[in-house]
Amino acid sequence: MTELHGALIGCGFFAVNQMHAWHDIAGASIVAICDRDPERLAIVGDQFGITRRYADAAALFAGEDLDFVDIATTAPSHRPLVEMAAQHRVPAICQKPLAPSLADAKAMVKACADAGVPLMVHENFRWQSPIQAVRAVLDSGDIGTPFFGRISFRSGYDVFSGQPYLATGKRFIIEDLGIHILDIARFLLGDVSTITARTARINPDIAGEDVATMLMDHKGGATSVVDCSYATRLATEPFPETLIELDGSDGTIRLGHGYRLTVTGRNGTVVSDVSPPLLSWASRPWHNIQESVVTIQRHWVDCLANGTEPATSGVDNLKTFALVEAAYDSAASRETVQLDALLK
Ligand code: NAD
Ligand code: 89V
Repeated sequence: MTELHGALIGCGFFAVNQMHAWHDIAGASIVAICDRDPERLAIVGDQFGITRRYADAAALFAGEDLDFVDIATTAPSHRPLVEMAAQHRVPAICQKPLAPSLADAKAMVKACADAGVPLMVHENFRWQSPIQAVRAVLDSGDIGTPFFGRISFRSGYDVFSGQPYLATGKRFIIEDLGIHILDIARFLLGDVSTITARTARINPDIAGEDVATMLMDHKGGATSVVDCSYATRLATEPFPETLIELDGSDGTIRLGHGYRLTVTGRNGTVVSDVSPPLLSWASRPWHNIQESVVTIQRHWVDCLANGTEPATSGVDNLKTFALVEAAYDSAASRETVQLDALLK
């Protein structure tokens, strides 16, 4: 296999995981990095031995011959950077949330489609091994046709110390975390026709909402509840576990605390431990997320090699992003929002 040469733009908090993952993946390597903050550029460049360093993305695209670019900046810069990649005909991975608004996200997807370059959103939560284990049970048919789901992420973890910008935006939990949980709901139960949402801000020291409860109709007939909170103090802190309940015509799936998977199906009840592996460079409790970074980046390399569409392509992710926008609309209006109208 020829090795793909990529560049990383944005050397911040989360990008370090992406660099570790690239180091672990055969078939791709990061040959250049870019950050407008010289300190971050030096820290990540020195840690991973990358000597080709750029303070400006335009200079990176001009100076390098790239097979792909991995954009790990925060949302306000995503559109200009993805459009720059499209102009230079360079396939792009972009971190979630794809953009600050659905209109920007649609423009980015169009720019890549018009240029004929692949675009994958780094929507990694569905790639976590416990979530993949739930999907595998559904695919086995053991619980029949799912008619109800609850996908839940409730925590009191201090996310603001690592990511201080999360405390400052008018939008918080749905845009940052809920986007992952809504994507898992789509991954397990299919696309959505309507959403009704309620939000609350419990922590007085942040600008956005830290609690969201969403009720969705899936086109296949299932109903789901997606509930997220960073204001929930529990005896055992579950961050960053997503808990899942699925009821089907022939049985049930429960993904509980401690990555405990209970399946009650045609063959009785089976309990298993679906804990993610602790990679050599990972640390608890983030190891679940860190493992999924390797898996999604490996998927990207496979897709580029085989010419296939990434599971979380820009086109696919517009349907998750539309759920974010629709949830905010619904919480503001207290009305149910139809998804198809937003996706036109
Ligand atoms: P961060 O602020 O720590 O890092 C962003 C970096 O990008 C900074 O070093 C900044 O200087 C640089 N940057 C910003 N604009 C730039 C530009 N135009 N050109 C060059 N460099 C630029 O942010 P973070 O916490 O690492 O988050 C980055 C992204 O990753 C966000 O979109 C966030 O939502 C996402 N994220 C995803 C996960 C996940 O599991 N998928 C987890 C955490 C964060
Ligand atoms: O995945 C994320 O986007 C992170 C966190 C898990 C902390 O919400 O910001």
